[in-house]
Amino acid sequence: QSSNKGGIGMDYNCQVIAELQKLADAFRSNGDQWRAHGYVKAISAIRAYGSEIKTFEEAQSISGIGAKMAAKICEILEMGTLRKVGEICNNEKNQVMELFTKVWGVGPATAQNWSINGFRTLEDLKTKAHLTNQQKIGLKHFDDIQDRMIREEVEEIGTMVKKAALDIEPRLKVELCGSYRRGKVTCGDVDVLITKPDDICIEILIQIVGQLRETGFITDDLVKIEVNKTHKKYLGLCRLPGANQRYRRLDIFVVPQSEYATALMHYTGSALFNRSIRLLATNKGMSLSEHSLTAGIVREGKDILNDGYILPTPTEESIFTQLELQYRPPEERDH
Ligand code: DCP
Ligand code: MG
Ligand code: MN
Repeated sequence: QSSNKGGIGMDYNCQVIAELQKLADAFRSNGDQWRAHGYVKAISAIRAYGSEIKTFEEAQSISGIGAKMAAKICEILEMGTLRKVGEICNNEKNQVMELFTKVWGVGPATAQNWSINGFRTLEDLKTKAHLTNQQKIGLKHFDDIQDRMIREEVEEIGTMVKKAALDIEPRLKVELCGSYRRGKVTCGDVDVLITKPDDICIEILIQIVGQLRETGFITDDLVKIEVNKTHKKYLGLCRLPGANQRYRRLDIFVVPQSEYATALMHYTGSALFNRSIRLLATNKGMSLSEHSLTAGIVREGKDILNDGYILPTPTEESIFTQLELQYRPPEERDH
């Protein structure tokens, strides 16, 4: 049984993936998203390969792995570790950056400032740093937010949200997406997608969150309401009733029925899958977003000369079909 975020099937190349993941984490914490993404993509390619890599040639033959990455894979196979990991990851500066950027609401720039100010521990942040409200919540519930939950708890939390939503408006459709829908054994948060008939006012999210707050289920708000065209989202913390329950991250997204399939695909992820399928759409002269699939766009460099037209996408399957791709169920969308 798999251990990496609970995928299905056997894990190959665990050591290689673990070493490369250390570099990805270090680059991300230090704000080098570009390098971090390079390692994330390589890890994804190695996972997709699905058998034990034994030689340089074999590594290089994997689609998405070039000579440089293949050499790193070989070094790990031979030495059990990477020299680069020693240089980049195992120093105090990086470890502090990784710790600070794990706090919800903290990015590389803030972490760097704190590090320069001489802060080294979460206790330093609690007592000496100037914190936003989000960061205060992130620090207070640091351990709970880091913890991943099993599917049963995601379902229990989903049921609470669904009940509150349907009490307010029975025509709403409530679904769990994110890593849960991709079939992961553990989930970092609960992602709830609420689809509303197009004629219902979007204020419905404020009512649902208000209701859940009133009963004490929602305990802290991280982002009260964020508007993204026709979508609204809420990010916060919740806690199931009863003794010994942990605080859990809860995201609720409200979208109109007309954008259901593209929204479902987007909020199901993974983030890496979304990037690849969007890039693929762009390369086919189309554009895919959480709102729609568009064709007939005319670009001249950065300028868009013609906005194109929205293709009907009643189901996720219809998105794959129009992109001339074979359908991939959520369980196969990790990369
Ligand atoms: N998403 C995205 N790009 C991002 C962040 C998120 O496309 N930068 C989309 C894809 C994700 C979904 O939103 O799958 C939910 O985001 P989460 O951060 O909740 O990620 P997951 O649910 O996939 O994983 P986890 O179990 O860590 O929550
Ligand atoms: Mg999630
Ligand atoms: Mn989420």
